[in-house]
Amino acid sequence: MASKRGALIVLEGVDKAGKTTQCQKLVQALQQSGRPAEMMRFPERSTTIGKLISSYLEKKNDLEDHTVHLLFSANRWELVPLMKKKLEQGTTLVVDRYAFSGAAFTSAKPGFCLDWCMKPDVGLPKPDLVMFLQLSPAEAALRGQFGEERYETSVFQKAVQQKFEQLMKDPSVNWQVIDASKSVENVHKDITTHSLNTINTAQTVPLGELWK
Ligand code: 2DT
Repeated sequence: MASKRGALIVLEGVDKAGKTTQCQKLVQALQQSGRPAEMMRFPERSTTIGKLISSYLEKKNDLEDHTVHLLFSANRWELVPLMKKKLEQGTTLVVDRYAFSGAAFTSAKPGFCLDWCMKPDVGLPKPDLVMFLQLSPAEAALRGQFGEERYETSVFQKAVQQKFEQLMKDPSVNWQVIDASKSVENVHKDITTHSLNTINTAQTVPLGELWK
């Protein structure tokens, strides 16, 4: 019998919701319980495309808005062979941002519609679970100042939040909203429960294609 595949688990949310911390804690917990797991993040800044994106985010260069959108998508596509290989080998992937950030951030810019923004990512490996770490703008503000990178302003983050809410209406994606205002440990517990359920069910179904 073929070995059981890993699950593709994505964490999304606005800035300061605790995505990166929770991805790290989840990977650690899965590994400690004997389940192979690895973390990935998008943008993956180490590739040639990722370096272009990184310098754009750091405001070291300017890129036309459609162009950078397509680069973010290309940065996911270039990692698809590796993702598929790991999943087939039975490794669960815990991913910090994915196509949902891609569509939400660009469509929050003037002149973009959500539909156009989703198109380049149609057919990517479909996550078995997408957890949206929900945090109100007021609670996010309590967690300190935004950073210096592009997009890190409260006005833009509110627009992004609205786009995520639109994306979450799509029943073809297994969305779970997580209350990120709880303590780090309690958020971790919620995330772990959802993830363990997903890892079990993913073993019995093939990997899907996103938005197809
Ligand atoms: P962090 O590295 O802090 O997560 O910030 N973004 C991300 C996009 O605009 N499009 C995308 O496809 C992705 C994955 C969100 C990365 C910033 O880049 C934005 C915040």
